[in-house]
Amino acid sequence: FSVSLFLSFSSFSLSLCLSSSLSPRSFSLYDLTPEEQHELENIRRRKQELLEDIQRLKNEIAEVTSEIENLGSTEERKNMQRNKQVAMGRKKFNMDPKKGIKFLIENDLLKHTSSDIAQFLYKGEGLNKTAIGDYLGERDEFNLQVLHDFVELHEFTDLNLVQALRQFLWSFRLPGEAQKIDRMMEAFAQRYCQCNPGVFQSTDTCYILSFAIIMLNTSLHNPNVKDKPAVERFISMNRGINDGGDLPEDLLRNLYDSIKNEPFKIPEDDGNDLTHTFFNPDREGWLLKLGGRVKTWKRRWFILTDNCLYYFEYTTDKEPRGIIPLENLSIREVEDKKPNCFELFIPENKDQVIKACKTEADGRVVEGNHTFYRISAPTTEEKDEWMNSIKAAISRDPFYEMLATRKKKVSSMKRH
Ligand code: 4IP
Repeated sequence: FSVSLFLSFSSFSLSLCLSSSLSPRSFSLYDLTPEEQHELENIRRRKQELLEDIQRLKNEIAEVTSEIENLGSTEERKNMQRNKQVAMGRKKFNMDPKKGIKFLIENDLLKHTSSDIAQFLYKGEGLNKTAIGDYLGERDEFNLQVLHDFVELHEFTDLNLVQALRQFLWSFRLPGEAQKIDRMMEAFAQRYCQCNPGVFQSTDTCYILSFAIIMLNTSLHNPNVKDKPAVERFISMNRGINDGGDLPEDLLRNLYDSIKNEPFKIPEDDGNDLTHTFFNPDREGWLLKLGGRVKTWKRRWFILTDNCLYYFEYTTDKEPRGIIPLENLSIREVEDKKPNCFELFIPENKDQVIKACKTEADGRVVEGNHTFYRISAPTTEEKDEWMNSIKAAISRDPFYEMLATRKKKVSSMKRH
């Protein structure tokens, strides 16, 4: 079309040149020979034909241009319509993730495949990270597959665990429910181990260490936690988690430094963050404890961890003198001659002996004799802090139970 147009224009301009040079104003017709007059007639006819050609082409161009314009605006209109619907889908998703996804699928804006939905969530454009977390945490098979595909989109190769966690925890907001957290962190640990084979003995090790890091983040950066753990404590807390063996100290030191230097950046769109979900109740310090049958006060080094209170004669002792599982116990403040007292007791059962164990002087481990454990703290502040930490540990957090089960599993690996 354009070639023919060009040719037509060229011949037209040529003929114009000719016709103007032979115009009657400059030449009288009578000056021309009959052949020349004939030739002039031809040129004039040709000129007329060309002018008609040009008009026809102009009409064609106008037609095509208007078609193109119409085409453009239909396409534009369609696009605008589509964008509007996507925006609406996002809004719906942020209010109710399942409904939002359903809307997008029904309007052909999203394919009903786990990988397409995972991509959409991973890109996360205009999506609320809490809503993404809620959708990914759902239990049905399809959502589990989306979670799997979503985690697969994360590339963790050659990242240390803290770097990988930073990336992962920024891509959505971890929901508060223990079962959901468990599934998501399990998927994370699997992906991390898949990208970095050989770093950990098992996925469980990676899972437990990930939580140790999240809790460390809370302990180091939450101003409510006064007892800031040193790197040695972090290392000792993670003893035996590599299927019964220890992880390299360098690795733990690096992770500790990384989290100490820069806290996790976590999407906080409803004011409730990981710091809250994983308030770390672990604590240690000197307290006085009243005996079971013989009511003598003994100064003991207490450690609160894994929903248990351990007490030692010396801080350096390997074996505790006693272990008190906190499950099913309650705590209250009491008045005593000793200051700052509180006690652990079984609610509504004042004569039942609390399930606990103690080491006798001859080394035998026996059951405890306490119907209550009365404890005195050195200061009022310490009493409050111990009571808060113990309360947090007692408040039957199913998540702690799940974590404790895994810890038991990996620390027993070596023995079996
Ligand atoms: C002991 O008193 C200590 O207080 C023990 O505490 C206590 O065991 C004993 O309780 C109590 O008889 P004496 O040292 O004066 O003999 P610890 O083990 O910290 O030394 P608990 O069970 O509190 O550990 P009974 O119940 O064993 O008498």
